Amino acid sequence: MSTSVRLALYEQMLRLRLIEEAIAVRYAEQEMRCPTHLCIGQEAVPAGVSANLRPTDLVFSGHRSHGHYLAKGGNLKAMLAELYGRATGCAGGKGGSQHLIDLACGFMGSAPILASTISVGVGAAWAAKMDNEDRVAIVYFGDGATEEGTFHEALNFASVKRLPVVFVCENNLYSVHSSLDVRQPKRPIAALGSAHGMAADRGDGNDVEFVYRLAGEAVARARVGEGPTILEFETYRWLEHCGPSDDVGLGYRSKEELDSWKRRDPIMTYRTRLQAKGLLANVFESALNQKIEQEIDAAFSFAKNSPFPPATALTSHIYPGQGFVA
Ligand SMILES: Cc1ncc(C[n+]2csc(CCOP(=O)(O)OP(=O)(O)O)c2C)c(N)n1
Ligand SMILES: [Mg+2]
Repeated sequence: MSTSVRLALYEQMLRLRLIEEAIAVRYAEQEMRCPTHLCIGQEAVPAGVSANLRPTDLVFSGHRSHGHYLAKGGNLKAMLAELYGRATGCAGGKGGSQHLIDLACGFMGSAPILASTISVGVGAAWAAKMDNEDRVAIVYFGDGATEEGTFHEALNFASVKRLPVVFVCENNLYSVHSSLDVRQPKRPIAALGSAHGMAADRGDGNDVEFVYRLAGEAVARARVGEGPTILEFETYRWLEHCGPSDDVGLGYRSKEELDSWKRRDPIMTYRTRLQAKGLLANVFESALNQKIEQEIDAAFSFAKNSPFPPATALTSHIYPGQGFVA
C-alpha cells in the first residue's frame, strides 16, 4: 500500500473524528435541534470503504451517516447547515442529521427508518446494470438493520441479479441499548449474505487498512460483474446511541467494555503504526490538524450565519395532500 493512500486513510479518520467531536461540543448550545447519532469510534469503516470509490459510485446510509457522507466527499458546510436547520443545508434545513444527501458526490441519501435504504441501494445497482453504467452501489447499515425483513429481500434480489452492490454492516454490537447477544443467535452476520449466495467477509472494523483491502476486493468484484458482497466489520460506538454524551451510567454496557474498545481506537492505533514506519512527521501532523480545524471553523461559521428556510418552504418537496399546497 502506498504512503499516500496510508496518509489519506489517516487524514480521513482524523477529520471525521474532529468534526464529530466539534459537533458533540456544540450540541450542548441547543442550536442543533435534530436527533444526532455520532460515529466516534467507528471512523475506520467509512474511511477504508470510501477510499476505494469513485465520484460516480453511489452511497446509501441510515441514521448514523455523517462519516459515510463526508468520506464520500459530501459537503461539510451543507452537512452542518443541515444540522442547524438552515436553508443552505444539504436537505434545505428540513431533514437534519438523519437525512443527508449530496448528489454531486454520489451520496444518494440517508434515512433513519432502519434498513429502508438497503433496498433503494439495490435498486440503484440494478439501474446501473440495466443501463450498462460503470457504477457500484455501497449500502451501509448497522447490526440492528439486519433484523428487518427488507434486508433479506434486498440481499436475495441483489444475489439473483448479480448486482454491483456492496453491503457494509457496521456491527457495533448494539441496537440502541440491546446487545446483539440477546437479539441474534451466535453466528456471523456475514453468514446471512453467504446464505443468500453472495461473497461474504468479515473482521476488524477498527483496522482501516483491513477495511480498505476487503472493501477494495468487494468493489473490484462488483465492477467486473461478479455480483454483490456483504462485509461485516466489528466496531464500537463510544458515545450514547443518539446524542453527544457518554452513557455507561445507563447500565446496558460496562465501562470495562467501553474502555477495552477505546484501547482499540482506530485512529490512535493507526497513528502508532504509521509512526513506527516513520511516516508521520511532527510537522505533517500539526499542519494536518490545523488544516482540519480551519475547515471545521469555516463550516460552523457558514452554518450558523445561514438563514432559516422561509415558511413557504414547508410545503415544498412533499407529496401534496390535504391542507398542503403543491
Ligand atoms: C424500522 C425501524 N424500527 C426501529 C427504529 C428505531 N431505531 C432507531 S436506531 C435503532 C437501532 C439501530 O441499531 P443498528 O442498526 O445496529 O445501528 P447503530 O445505531 O448501532 O449504528 C432503532 C431500533 C427505526 N428507526 N426504524
Ligand atoms: Mg448497532
